Amino acid sequence: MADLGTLVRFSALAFVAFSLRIDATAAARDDDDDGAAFRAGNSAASPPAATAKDVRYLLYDVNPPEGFNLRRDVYIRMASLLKTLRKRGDWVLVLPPWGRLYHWQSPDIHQVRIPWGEFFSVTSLQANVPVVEYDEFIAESGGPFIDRIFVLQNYAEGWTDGKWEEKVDERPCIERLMYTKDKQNYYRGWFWGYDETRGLNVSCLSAQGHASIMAEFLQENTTATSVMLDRAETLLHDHYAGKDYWDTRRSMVFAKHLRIIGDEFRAKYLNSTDEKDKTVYSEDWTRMRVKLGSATGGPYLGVHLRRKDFIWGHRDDVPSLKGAVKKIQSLMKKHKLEQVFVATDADDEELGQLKLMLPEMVRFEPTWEDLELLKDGGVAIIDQWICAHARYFFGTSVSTFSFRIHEEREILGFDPKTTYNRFCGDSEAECEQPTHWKIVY
Ligand SMILES: Nc1nc2c(ncn2[C@@H]2O[C@H](COP(=O)(O)OP(=O)(O)OP(=O)(O)O)[C@@H](O)[C@H]2O)c(=O)[nH]1
Ligand SMILES: *[C@@H]1O[C@H](CO)[C@@H](O)[C@H](O)[C@H]1NC(C)=O
Ligand SMILES: *[C@@H]1O[C@H](CO)[C@@H](O)[C@H](O)[C@H]1NC(C)=O
Ligand SMILES: *[C@@H]1O[C@H](CO)[C@@H](O)[C@H](O)[C@H]1NC(C)=O
Repeated sequence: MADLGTLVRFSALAFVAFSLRIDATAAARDDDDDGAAFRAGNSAASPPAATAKDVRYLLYDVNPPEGFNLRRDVYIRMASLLKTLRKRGDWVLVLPPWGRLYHWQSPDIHQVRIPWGEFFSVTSLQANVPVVEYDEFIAESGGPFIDRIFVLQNYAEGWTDGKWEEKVDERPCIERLMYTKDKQNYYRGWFWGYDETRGLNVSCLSAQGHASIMAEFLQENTTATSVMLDRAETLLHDHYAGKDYWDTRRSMVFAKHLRIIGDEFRAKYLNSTDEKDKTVYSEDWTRMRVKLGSATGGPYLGVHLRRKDFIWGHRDDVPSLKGAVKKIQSLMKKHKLEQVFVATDADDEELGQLKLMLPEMVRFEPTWEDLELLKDGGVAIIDQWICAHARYFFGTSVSTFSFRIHEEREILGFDPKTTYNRFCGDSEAECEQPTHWKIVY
């Protein structure tokens, strides 16, 4: 048996207090107290005591099989749409509760109706666009009813004449509707585990184009106060990697307790602290602007090794475990790093093999109690946070999990050479490396 004693455990229980304080309602009130940016129901221009009668709510949801990190990307598209809508009205974005994600498979822990505040700093999100958690929406709008639901879909006929144009049209539903009418003529469906929520009207919209093409339709063709766009991933980015994209991305600051747990882990097991590694983080993302190359990162190699569905398809661009370990060892030598932190979704069998082949690897392994507190989503964020602080990072081909780490490192100010790297498949001698997307401030 290899020495597994080097594999570290870490208890997050000390931080229970933090997560108990995460309460988006409180966050919104704090915001109000310092008269800052936005609060739902009050546009920047209206006095704080104004009634909220003109507020309109934009809700959205994503195709159920999509993972956490693609959903983060869809949030950016919806924030762009919201900014466009706000040029002509007091719109607020309702954060779709997290839950029932395919990849969140830890048994026996309850993973539905999770508010965004458990994973992200809601006050940070609010400094970009006005957002409310779903519970607040219910409280503010007077009940769990959504006036209008549009299920987005493509055009049945595809692109006409092979020409791409941006357009939106009410059309018959192409797929079977995932909502059913009950005896009272209300629509029931999956509303993030809120069983009492009903939709008053559901119809389908064929849409192709960037997210903001929806603005005119929502302003002119419906007067509903609350409008939900289902299958929101149908819409594209207004401008991928442009200023608006990066503003929203930068506002997606991880929840404080997750960052603290990640930082404690770095300090304890990886000899990594912000001062020493030049990764000092500003709580206020609007002030976080550092030069590329200024961050050095902790003295360890950070690796994201995506497995599960990425290997089931026998993809050519994903290495075998053996191939990955070989690469990791050569990278450690090349960059003179004695430690390696591995983030992975490998199953128990592969993990066992990995531990035998790479006994020195460091992993963040939560106890059951930690997991119950942090959830699969929180553990994944901590993995990303630790990878984001490594001196050198190596990811998996076309994994959105790896892409989000790239962005985090870009925000922290790492030299792109240390970030945009990925494993090649065993049969590839060389492979195309990820694209460097520069922040537009
Ligand atoms: N803790 C942890 N979880 C991981 C890791 N890699 C993948 N996962 C889990 O698997 C899910 C799937 O990976 P994502 O990349 O987020 O999923 P996705 O949006 O479907 O994107 P793809 O990776 O492109 O499939 C993640 O959301 C995590 O729940 C990892 O290194 N650590
Ligand atoms: C939904 O709204 C449309 C447009 O306002 C209307 O024509 C239709 O009758 C409504 N359907 C239901 C079930 O209320
Ligand atoms: C709104 O509806 C009308 C009538 O169906 C349609 O002609 C118009 O194009 C729609 N506007 C938008 C922005 O989709
Ligand atoms: C941690 O890193 C510093 C240099 O940054 C080094 O002097 C020290 O020996 C390291 N500690 C351990 C335990 O490796």
